Amino acid sequence: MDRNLALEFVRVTEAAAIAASTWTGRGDKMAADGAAVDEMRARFNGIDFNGVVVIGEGKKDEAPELFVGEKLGTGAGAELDIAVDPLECTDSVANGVPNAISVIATGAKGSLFHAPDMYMNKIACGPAARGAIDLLDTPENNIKRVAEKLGKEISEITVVVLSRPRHDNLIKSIRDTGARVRLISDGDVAGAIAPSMPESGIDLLMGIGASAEAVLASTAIKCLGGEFQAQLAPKDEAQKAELVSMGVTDLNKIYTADDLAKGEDLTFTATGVIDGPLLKGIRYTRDFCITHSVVMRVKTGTVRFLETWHKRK
Ligand code: VTB
Repeated sequence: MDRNLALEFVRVTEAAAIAASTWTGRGDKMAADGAAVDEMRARFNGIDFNGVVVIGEGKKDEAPELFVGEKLGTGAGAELDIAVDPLECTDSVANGVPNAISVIATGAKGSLFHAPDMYMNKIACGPAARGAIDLLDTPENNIKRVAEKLGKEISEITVVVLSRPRHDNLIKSIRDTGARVRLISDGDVAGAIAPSMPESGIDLLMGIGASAEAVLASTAIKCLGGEFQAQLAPKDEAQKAELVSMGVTDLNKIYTADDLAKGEDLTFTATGVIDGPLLKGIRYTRDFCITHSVVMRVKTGTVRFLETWHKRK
C-alpha cells in the first residue's frame, strides 16, 4: 500500500511543537530546542520506516540526537531521507516573538540535498510569479518582473527579509523601488514558503539564510507550485574547502527547489509553535492544547491543514 507517512509524522511535529511551546517567552532557547528534539526523536522511533537524517541538529559529535547520519524509525518499510528542524526559530520561542514551527521534510533515499551547514542566498516567489525571478539579477529587476506578472503595482509588492545587518543594503534597495519589506526576526522556512500561500500577503522572499532551511522549504514550495533559487554563500576559505571536499565542484551553482529536493516522492510536515505566515501557533484552553499543522505531499499534490485538540493531562 502507498502510505502517506507525512500523516504519521504530523504527530511527531505536534508533539515537538507542544514541548517547545512550554518554553515560550522564558528566555531559554537551548531548553526550548532540547524539549523539541527529545520529543521528536522519541516519537519518530515508533513509526514503521527506515530513515536517515540528512539535515538535522548537526554533526554526530555536536548533537546527541537527530544528528546527521542518525537512523530513525523501526527500520521496517520505506527507506527515506529525513530533514528535520525540531524547532525552527529557537530565539523566537525564547523571546515569544512570531514564526516558530516544528518541521520535517522527507524524500526517497538520495533525494534531499545533503546541505553543508552554511549560508545560502535565496529568492522565492509563488506559483503566479513563476519565471519572473532570477537570483543573480538585482532586487529592483526582480520586483519589477514579479509585479508585472502578478498584475500589481510595485507599491503593492511585499518582500519578506530576515532582519540582519547583512541585509541593510538589500532592504534599502527593496524600499527604493517602492515595495514593502516585511522583516522577520527568524524563520526563513516559513518565509520562503509564504509567497506560495495565497493569503500570506507576501510576494517574495529575498536574502541570506541557512542551507538547511533551503532544503526544508523546497519540498513545500514544490508541492505548492512556487519557485525557489538559492546559491551557497561560504563565508571563508575553510567553508569553500569543505564544499570541495563534499564534491561540490561548481561553487556558483544556482540550486532550484528541484535540485534541493529531487523527484516527487517528497513530503513536508509542520506544526506552528508561535503564529507565522504559514501556521497559527499553539493555543491553550482550560482542557485542551490546540495545534495547527500542515501536511503536504508532492506526489499527489495534496496540502492538508489540520487543527488538533489535545486533551490536557
Ligand atoms: C535563518 C533563519 C533561522 O537561522 O535561516 C537563520 O530562518 C540564518 O542564520 O530561523 P543567522 O541567524 O546567522 O542569520 C535561523 O535564525 C535559525 O536557524
